[in-house]
Amino acid sequence: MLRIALSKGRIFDETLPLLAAAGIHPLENPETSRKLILDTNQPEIQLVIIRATDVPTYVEYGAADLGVAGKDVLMEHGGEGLYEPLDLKIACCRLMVAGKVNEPAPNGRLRIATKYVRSTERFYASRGEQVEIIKLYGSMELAPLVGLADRIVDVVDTGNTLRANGLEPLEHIADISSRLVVNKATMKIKHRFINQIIEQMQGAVAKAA
Ligand code: PRT
Ligand code: MG
Repeated sequence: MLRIALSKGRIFDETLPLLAAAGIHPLENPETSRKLILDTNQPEIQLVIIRATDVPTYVEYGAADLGVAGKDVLMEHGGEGLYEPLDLKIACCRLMVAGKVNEPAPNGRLRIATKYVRSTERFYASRGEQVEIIKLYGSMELAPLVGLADRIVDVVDTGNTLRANGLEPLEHIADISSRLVVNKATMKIKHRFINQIIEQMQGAVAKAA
């Protein structure tokens, strides 16, 4: 049995054509099914539907053999125990620092609200800047509006969410796309099978470019 961990929404939608190129077609749609394990046309391959931030954990522990996760999520996880053999070039966005439009930095330490604590720490540490990081789990855009933080660090795609909340991008931390991740033991044990899937997906990624 081979399990592939995916999150619902944009990652599932954009991974579907890449899986199809590897001959893998789910038999159900996770948006309408309540099932967390989806069978595919290949009896030995299942999809497991989990939160985006949980994908590296499932793959690291071998509860899933393969997974698709955003580089933002992988940078927070640390990437221990996983291989990252392929950039799928999907769900692309940018990890950015943002703040209120035309608001100068305060005197003293910046307060930054984010769910990306590790990446934020690393970014400011690399510049030797001391900041206070406030961990949030969502809706970071609210934090500067209600005085919880001076800045946020979040992923930005069109910038519409920032604009709608009177915020603007200030600094670029990293370009983000989703990656195929593979459990290290699976890579050894099922080397041929995994490599075949990687090659077929890679072909589809190259075609889409
Ligand atoms: O939503 P949930 O809390 O369940 O989990 P999640 O947000 O981690 O999952 P999901 O499916 O929303 O995102 C999965 C991955 O997609 C992320 O890890 C990123 O790598 C990638 N991705 C690409 C994005 C975006 N684009 C994106 N725009 N993830 C989130 N957003 C959000 C962003 O946080 C902000 O709230 O969309 C808003 C900004 O979008 P724009 O277009 O208004 O700039
Ligand atoms: Mg989301």
